[in-house]
Amino acid sequence: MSENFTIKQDLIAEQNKKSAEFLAEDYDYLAKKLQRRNVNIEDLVARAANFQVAIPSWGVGTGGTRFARFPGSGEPRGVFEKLEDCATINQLVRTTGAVSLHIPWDKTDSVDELKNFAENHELTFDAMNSNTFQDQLDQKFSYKYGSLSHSDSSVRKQAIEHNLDCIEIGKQIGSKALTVWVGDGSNFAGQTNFRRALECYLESMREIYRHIPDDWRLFVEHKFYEPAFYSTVINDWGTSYFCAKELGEKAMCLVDLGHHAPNVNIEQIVSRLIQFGKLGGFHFNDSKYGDDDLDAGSIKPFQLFLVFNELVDAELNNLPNFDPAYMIDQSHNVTDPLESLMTSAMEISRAFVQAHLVDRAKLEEAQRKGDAITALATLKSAFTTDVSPILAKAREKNGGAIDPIAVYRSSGYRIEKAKERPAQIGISAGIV
Ligand SMILES: [Mn+2]
Repeated sequence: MSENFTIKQDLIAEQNKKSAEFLAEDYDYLAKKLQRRNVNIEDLVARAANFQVAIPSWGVGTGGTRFARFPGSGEPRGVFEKLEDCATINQLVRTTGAVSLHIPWDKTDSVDELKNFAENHELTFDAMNSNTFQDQLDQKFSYKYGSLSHSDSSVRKQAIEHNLDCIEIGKQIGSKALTVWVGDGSNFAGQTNFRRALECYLESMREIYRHIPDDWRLFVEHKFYEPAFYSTVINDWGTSYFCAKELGEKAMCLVDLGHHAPNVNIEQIVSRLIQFGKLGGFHFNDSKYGDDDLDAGSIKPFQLFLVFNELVDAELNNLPNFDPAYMIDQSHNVTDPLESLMTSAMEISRAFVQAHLVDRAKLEEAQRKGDAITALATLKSAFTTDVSPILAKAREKNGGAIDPIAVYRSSGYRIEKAKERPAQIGISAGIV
């Protein structure tokens, strides 16, 4: 493994030198501009340099749809190669030091080896993700008609055991959370009893919750459709909130931006969950019609900004129980996944920094006076500020690349990985 290709820091330094002069010009100009608004640019660089969003292990492989998957070359063939890719992303953008694993896709015989490998690559582990939405070769009961909410208690027991396995692996590698998303639901009216399915789900989750360590959190992730197309058991934030509340204080709600119907006001949902002390974390991505398969910030950057506007407002007000875990969850079907993940991580940081530019005193005054035009203008003034120089400076400060995509492309990483990792038949990436 140690002989595997890596991007040399020298290359990053050399490429950074080429961009340094233009960056300095843009940075100085932005510093002056922000000074007029009484904003210190260095504070924002420090915030951007401390911001973190986790990478999903399944995101570094090419995704697909139920129609087809078009794999790229040099795809990771196992968890260690996935970690190599995650380390490369972090080396260039420096905001993605944690990886979220998915069991059983990332199951390995030696958890110690996994832990050491991650440490050597300067990575830590974010939330564990369980999988009871597909059947594994060695499993006794099928999840075709549900898992944690199944009407048969033996199937539920099997799904519970799997989640407990995930907790055990997580404990060994230093994870502090379990994310549970189930594909349970129905495709026909009358196929399931809505109330009974939720009761069964809750009963199963109570058993899982009992095994959640005291310094862990249990994230409940909702999704309104797919793979079930008529109804899902954890269909929206209201159901998610009810379950988290029922389970106890370690249970929190996880918002996946793509898991809502089109036009739903997600920023308001975020605000509600913050207010109720139950916002646990995020799966960032973007979505045009449904699901979560587009890159974060690629279609609706203003919505991403508005979500961060709520998050930053909560952060600045030191609201209780507010410590959300940020993670990307998206499927890369037509791009090099590493390029998509780097771009997405930068877009998420961008929205975070822009939200810090909102003049909150001015916004509050406008809200009090009912001055809608000024309120929107205050938000837009932050949103339309190009904070790229701040993000670039933060990356440079942390040893990353001023232009991560340019360095990645010039390094020949993908070509080298294609040589190291000849394609295997039957490898598939998933998306939840
Ligand atoms: Mn998700």
